[in-house]
Amino acid sequence: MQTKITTVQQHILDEERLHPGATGDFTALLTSLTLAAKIISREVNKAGLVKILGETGEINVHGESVQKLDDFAQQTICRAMGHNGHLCVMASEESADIIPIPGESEKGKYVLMFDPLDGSSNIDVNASIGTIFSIHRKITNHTPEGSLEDCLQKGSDQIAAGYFIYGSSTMMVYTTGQGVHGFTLDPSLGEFLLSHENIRTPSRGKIYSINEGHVNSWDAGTRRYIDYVKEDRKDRGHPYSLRYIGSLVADFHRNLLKGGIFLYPGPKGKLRLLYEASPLAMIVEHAGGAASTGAERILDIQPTSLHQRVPLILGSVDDVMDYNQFYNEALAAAAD
Ligand code: AFP
Repeated sequence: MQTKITTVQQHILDEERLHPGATGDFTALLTSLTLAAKIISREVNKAGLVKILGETGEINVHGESVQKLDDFAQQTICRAMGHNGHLCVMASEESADIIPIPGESEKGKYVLMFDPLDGSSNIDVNASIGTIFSIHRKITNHTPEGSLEDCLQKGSDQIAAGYFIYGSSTMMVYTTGQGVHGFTLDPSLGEFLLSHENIRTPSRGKIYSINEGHVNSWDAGTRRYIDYVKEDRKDRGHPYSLRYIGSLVADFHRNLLKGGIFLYPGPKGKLRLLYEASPLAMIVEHAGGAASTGAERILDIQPTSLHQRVPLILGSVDDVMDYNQFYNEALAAAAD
């Protein structure tokens, strides 16, 4: 039970104060992001009324055009973040190219990467969806505007990462490298309040999360690992339980709190390095877990393009290490 009430703004400010010379820019940046998330959360909560208020792409009963929720989320983040003077460039899973900061707006020292509405195919069935974000410092210095180079940074260079989950309640989970903290939105106050301080993920879980329908495209290591966690071996805590929503933020959030392993294996993977894998890898590592492709640590991958996909295995550290061992043994056996 929390002994004091802390808003997310207060928490971010307290963390920023730990850095001598901090200007408050970073606090303002994250505060703008929470505003965008509150607006998105409000629209997501109305999604069930779509049959009453109008389908997307239509004119609703009020004569307004109804936007697709992922377009709405993208535009809301751009409008909330593009003019506050803290960013030099953005990039989103929904945009083919980098998103420049509008010409008239002041340029700042941070880079924002985001997935505006992850798991959006779950909206129709009222399952949890989310917004994922990742923040880097600008590394180029020839112009005030940021460039592609500023966006293509390794996950290990992120200065903050987090997500908003729109579920039975709306939550924000974030890290700046000093623990992972969760805040729950009190809709009556419009404030995110600290509800999960210093989240630590169990070192081993009892849950595996994978789309088993893709079994025929898995590599040998993944197949053996999944057979292993399903073995009836009570002495090892097996079999694990399968839990898979198909909404990354929802699957990740459950496994972060309860322990377990999420897998979207290769050969190429589906999930994006910059908007999904790197931010969640930073969070899980700072909560005591691990994230890999099987062959390498996610945070060590140097991105080569904005929409690069990677295999993604993340969760409890002992489970991810077991997977890596199965993956690498199968590779070595195939090479013999
Ligand atoms: P959508 O945004 O199209 O719903 O995709 C969701 C997602 O990117 C991620 O949130 C899920 O973990 C993953 O795809 C599910 O993919 P499969 O449907 O192939 O299992």
